[in-house]
Amino acid sequence: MDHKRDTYYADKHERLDRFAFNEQVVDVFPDMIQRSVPGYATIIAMTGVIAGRYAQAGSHCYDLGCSLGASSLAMDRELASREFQIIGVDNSPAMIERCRSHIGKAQCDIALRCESIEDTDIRNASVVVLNFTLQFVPAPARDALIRKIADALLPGGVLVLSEKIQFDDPHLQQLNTDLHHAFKRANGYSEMEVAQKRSALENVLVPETLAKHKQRLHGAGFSSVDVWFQCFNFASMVAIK
Ligand code: GEK
Repeated sequence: MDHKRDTYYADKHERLDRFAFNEQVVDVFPDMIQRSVPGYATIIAMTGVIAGRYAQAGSHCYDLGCSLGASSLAMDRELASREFQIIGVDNSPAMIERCRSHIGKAQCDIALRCESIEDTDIRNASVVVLNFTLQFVPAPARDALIRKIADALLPGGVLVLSEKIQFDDPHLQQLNTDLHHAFKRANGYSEMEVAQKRSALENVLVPETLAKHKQRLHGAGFSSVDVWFQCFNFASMVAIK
């Protein structure tokens, strides 16, 4: 994969547009997400390991909000030689186009759909991955999406849900925000880049508390729900049907 450095917010933007997954973002995406999300590489690699445990022969494994296909490729590595179909879904044409080229280079059999995960058809699923994507879905639509996933999963199937999270306790909210920004500074982002990105994501990326996620997952019919990874205000959960 090409790893162009993310300098999107390095210069002062006179007018800050809402963050969008356009071609400029696609160009720097692998570098951006690695330097912005603590634990990203671990979460992606372990998504593959978790899929390896739960994927059922003859079933589908979905990567919802697949971007450039990192989770799909991690699943493909772990599921090699088994009978399954991986399906990646993303509503950004620029992402899907670049993803197709990555997957072609890796010579993997991954089906791609350019459509909203709110509308996409999900069936016969043993693994569903939502890595850092539910946070971009409008809050009122989240219950229905999680219920659709729960309904489509086979008994014993798994949902991997990774998100930026929020804290009810104001001290913890401040602490984790500060630690996340320190992580970004340590990865070479300037104060201005951190501040401009934060503004651009306002009302676009809307995080929720772990309690809210757990309540929604149980409400949708998942029997076991747990946080298997957390670093500051980023967490990954497993939910088993
Ligand atoms: C990874 N999972 O590398 N329907 C489809 N796609 C959507 C929707 C929607 N309604 N809303 C947003 N997206 C990836 C990273 S990035 C996370 C996921 C981030 C897509 C959007 O186009 C983008 O590609 C992805 O969800 C979110 O682990 O950039 O923080």
